Amino acid sequence: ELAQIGVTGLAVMGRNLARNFAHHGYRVAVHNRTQARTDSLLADHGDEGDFVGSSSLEEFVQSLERPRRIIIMVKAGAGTDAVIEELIPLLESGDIVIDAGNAHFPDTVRREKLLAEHDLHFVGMGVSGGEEGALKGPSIMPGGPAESYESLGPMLEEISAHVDGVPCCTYIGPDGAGHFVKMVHNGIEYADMQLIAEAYDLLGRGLGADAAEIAGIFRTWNEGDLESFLIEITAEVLAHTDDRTGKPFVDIILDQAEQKGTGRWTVQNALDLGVPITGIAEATFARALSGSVPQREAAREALPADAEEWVIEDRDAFIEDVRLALYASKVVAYSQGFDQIAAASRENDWNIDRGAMARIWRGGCIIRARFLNRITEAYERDPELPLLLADPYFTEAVGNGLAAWRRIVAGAARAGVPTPAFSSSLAYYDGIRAQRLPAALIQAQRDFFGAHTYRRVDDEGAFHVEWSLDRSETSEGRPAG
Ligand code: NBP
Repeated sequence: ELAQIGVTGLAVMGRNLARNFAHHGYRVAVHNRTQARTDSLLADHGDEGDFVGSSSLEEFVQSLERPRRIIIMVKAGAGTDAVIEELIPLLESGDIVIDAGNAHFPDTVRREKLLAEHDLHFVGMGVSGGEEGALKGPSIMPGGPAESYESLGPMLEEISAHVDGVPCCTYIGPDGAGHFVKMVHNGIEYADMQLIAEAYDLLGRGLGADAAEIAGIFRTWNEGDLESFLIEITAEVLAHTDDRTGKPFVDIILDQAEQKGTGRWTVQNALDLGVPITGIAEATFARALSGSVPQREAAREALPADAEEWVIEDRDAFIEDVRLALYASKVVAYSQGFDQIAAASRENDWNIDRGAMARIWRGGCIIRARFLNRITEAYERDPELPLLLADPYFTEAVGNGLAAWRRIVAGAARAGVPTPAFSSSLAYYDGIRAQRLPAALIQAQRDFFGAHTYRRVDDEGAFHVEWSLDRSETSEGRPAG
């Protein structure tokens, strides 16, 4: 009997995804470059369901019903290309190749073209939720040809996480759309984590609270609007003590955050599209700053603080201020991320439904949160909503916390507590709502030194002033054009 789905690449993610399919009653073909991984999957979990092991890629391909559905779950990059090259001559017209690794979306676009030339379908599929998600139900973001979703979609929806009976999986859009939204998901995750870290720092430095006390605050927050996986695990992490020293666990960890690159990709893409995703960018740079070891050493010695003491009279009011500032900054970060999805969708004709994105992120993935329901509702009210922040629900929610947000950002600046994500989000908020921006002056400067022309508030067209050259910055000759 032939298998209904195949998984090649049986490290933690592939092995768990294969088990997830098997748990749902599918006959699953499994393969790995190094045979030992296949053997250990069958030995450790073979009794959990219907697996078909194979010792070669040929055998694996032959063990699948047609059109074949083959999930590649190997190390992203060269590994994925190597597997695709090997698969192509073994497959037949109409077969579906699914890349479930963390591919960069331009690679997915390229691979889809290549496979289309061989009359094969290629589905770039974002999978979020780590190893536990892969096993118990991830959030799944499949792109590629819409017709391949007809045969693949129901299986994916079945193994995905479910919230209120609704699967956390939907068709995203052509070619790179699935991997693109997975990338932005990760970018938003960076922002969310940074905002939580800043809140933790503010509570610690403002209140002089220790990790256990702050854990309690996060636990309380997890019962309200902020309820989310990240807030929940933050409380757990902060309550955890180090086995070796008995100290709060968070206090024995080196304060240098690492990254694998999806945050960087998100920011790079936003720069290309011209979309201000300041929350995600500051979060990515904050990790980079934390890892700037020689610079931090030099600065620690040399740079004075000249900061004021943060006198907090009402501890509960301060905690509530931090909570409101966190929520408002979080809304900004998500609003920016959804703006980026909209811009990329327009640019690539992906036709991405932003409300559906929020819906499939409610479960299975790292940014899962109660709050995402509100985003889905906002896009249901207005599918063309130009700015999430401008949805009435969010306008009101942020408005309620505005004074608190300003107090926190101003207080942090006076006390010398770095809040890159809190404060840049507030600057974005004030920038995007401004009646008039100083960009007018920048455009005048551009016209001065580069003859870049300017547009007027009271007329159509492009204009240029013949600025006097003797005041330009280039004394040797004419200003650069
Ligand atoms: P890894 O990213 O550690 O990759 C190991 C797998 O890739 C092994 O099966 C290995 O085979 C295979 N592989 C490599 Br490396 N080069 C290969 C090649 N040239 N040809 C064939 N196979 C090759 O595995 P993972 O942590 O399970 O992640 C799998 C994918 O899922 C990655 O793209 C990852 O970014 C993505 N992802 C991971 C997580 C997570 O939480 N870990 C979450 C979401 C997405 P071998 O056994 O023969 O060496």
